[in-house]
Amino acid sequence: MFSKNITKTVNHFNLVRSYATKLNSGEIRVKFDKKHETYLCDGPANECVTNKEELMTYFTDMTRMRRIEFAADSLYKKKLIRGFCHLYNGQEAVCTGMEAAITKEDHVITAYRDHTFMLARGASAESVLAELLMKATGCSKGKGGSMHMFTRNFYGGNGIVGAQCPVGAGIAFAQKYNNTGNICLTYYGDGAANQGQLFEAFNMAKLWDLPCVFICENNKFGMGTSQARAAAGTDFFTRAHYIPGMRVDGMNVLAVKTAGKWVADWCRAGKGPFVMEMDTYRYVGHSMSDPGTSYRTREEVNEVRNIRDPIEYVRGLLLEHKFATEDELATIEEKARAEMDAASEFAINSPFPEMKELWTNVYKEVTPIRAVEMVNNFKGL
Ligand SMILES: Cc1ncc(C[n+]2csc(CCOP(=O)(O)OP(=O)(O)O)c2C)c(N)n1
Ligand SMILES: [Mg+2]
Repeated sequence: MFSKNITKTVNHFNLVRSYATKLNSGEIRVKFDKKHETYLCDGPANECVTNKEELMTYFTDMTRMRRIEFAADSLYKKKLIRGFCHLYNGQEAVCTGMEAAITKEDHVITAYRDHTFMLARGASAESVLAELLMKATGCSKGKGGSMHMFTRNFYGGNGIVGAQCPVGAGIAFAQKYNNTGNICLTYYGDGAANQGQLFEAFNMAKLWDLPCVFICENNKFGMGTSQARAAAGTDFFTRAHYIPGMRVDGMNVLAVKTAGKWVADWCRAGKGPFVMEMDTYRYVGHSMSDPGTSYRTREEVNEVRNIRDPIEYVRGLLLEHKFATEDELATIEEKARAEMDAASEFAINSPFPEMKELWTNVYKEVTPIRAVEMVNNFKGL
């Protein structure tokens, strides 16, 4: 059904952007060519040791993410998905590398570009695609859609730019209050980085030394506006003034994982919040209604695809070090494609919510709820 090939024409060896050496153990030591830039801290080394198993996991996870977005794209074009739909193509290394740096007991919240985060957190492709089609079998029972997806220790899916940032600080507060030892990853975009509420969240997070990792996914645009036209200062990792920060190559899953682990340890040790800026790029338009070519050139998009693609980078390492053959990787891609085809069929064949569902989860009187109660309500999921 979705037969698009993942940029097979790319020369992988252009993409081996890191210098890697084989160790006696059979593992490889990878040096990152783009170094982390730090603010008010030292940061980790610009290298890591990795192995076949880890690289195969990243290749599989990121391929599934790319494929679920291909599926969403196709279902949208068939008018089976309505309304807003924002895809994550190009940014997969951020969500994959950070997930590898935390545990499933940690917490994650993001904006509306949230489909792949569901997969990273362990939700099924069926629950994501059914939600996109507004079906009762979706993760939010068909009532949330693209921008409002939830699963265990994942709090969406938020459509108001920046609104998830104070909530993320609240979730981190709940961790400290309940003494769980867990942390909260709070994602936002370069566009959201100019929102006032983010600075209020920074202030309280630092005041109370909350275990919150603020992660600015700098994909260079907020809708059709480039970062430089929207932000007076584009060093987003330094924008919290009194909170340490780090800029990371967000197209290199190994760099993200290495930095993420270091930052997660920082927060777990009680040193307070941290700001990460992920240097990344979105290949597609802002949402399905934006072709994404009026404010940037096709050449710019193609150059990033050809030189920095996160999946092709891992493919290059796997092939270069003979951890996998082209055929083995093609099999993984084929499996991901088949998984998304089956999940699409499941979503198409699922029922819409019953009429009575119009009257559930609707509140006449709104009771203010603190993040502590919200987190506690989510337990048992
Ligand atoms: C408070 C608010 N203002 C404006 C919008 C419209 N809007 C939706 S997405 C967006 C751009 C945000 O860009 P960024 O934070 O960089 O995230 P990205 O889409 O690049 O992931 C805007 C202005 C909104 N949803 N909420
Ligand atoms: Mg952006």
